[in-house]
Amino acid sequence: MRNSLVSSASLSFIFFTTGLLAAEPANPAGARSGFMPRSMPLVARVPTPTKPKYGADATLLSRAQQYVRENPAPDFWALTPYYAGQLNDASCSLASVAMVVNAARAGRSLGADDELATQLGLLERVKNPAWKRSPGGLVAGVTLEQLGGLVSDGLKAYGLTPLSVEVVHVPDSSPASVRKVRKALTENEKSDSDFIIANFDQQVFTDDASVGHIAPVAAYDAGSRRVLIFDPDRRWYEPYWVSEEVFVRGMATRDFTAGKHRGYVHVRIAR
Ligand SMILES: [Ca+2]
Repeated sequence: MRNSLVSSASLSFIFFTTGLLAAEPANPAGARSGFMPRSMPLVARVPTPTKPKYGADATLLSRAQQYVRENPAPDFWALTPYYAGQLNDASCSLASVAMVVNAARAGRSLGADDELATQLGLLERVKNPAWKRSPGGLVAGVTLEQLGGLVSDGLKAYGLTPLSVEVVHVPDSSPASVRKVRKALTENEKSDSDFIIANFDQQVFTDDASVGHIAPVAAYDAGSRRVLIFDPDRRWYEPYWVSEEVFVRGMATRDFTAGKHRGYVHVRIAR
């Protein structure tokens, strides 16, 4: 999602500036009839404060690379070759599953006729009704429960049978929930035989619109307790880190369509 709202501070600034300019004579002495009032071009030159793309809680991977340079980061390296942008605003689940399916197949011998998993390829092979296709991608997002089924179906569609697909709702951001999520992140960071896909409120991660979103976890830095998000909304975002606390808080939000809290899918595969 993008920063689509002009802040109240910005609006105040525009109003204030316009008020100042309106106080000038509309046709000051010396100005020739038919010319635009001197104040008009000035409006276009007034700089409008813009909202930053990311909030205070997101740190770009491009500015914080040390962890993935100095640690094995198996999921990061498994997912990176397949980091994909979602087809449209509703297709974050589709792009996330495509990334994980490809990462899960990495290292396997593929034949000349074996396609990589693409979003359109998944839509052709997976008949799960949770993915409602539109000409440009999907019609609507999916719930966390549906995501679990879609991950399983997506892997099977490309010849992989997951060992397990765990759907975990995060009911709150209590210390107990943080400990549980930390344990899963720590386990997940050990190898590329498992992956976590998070379902969260975008506003909590990037101070953008409050809307449900889905993205794979690319790494967990236990030292700084940060989580690397491969956000598929690539029209607007590049990969970013959020703190473990923000990660939990973003998932511990209510999905009113599902009537449940968001959370994550932890999928395990055989290597
Ligand atoms: Ca893993």
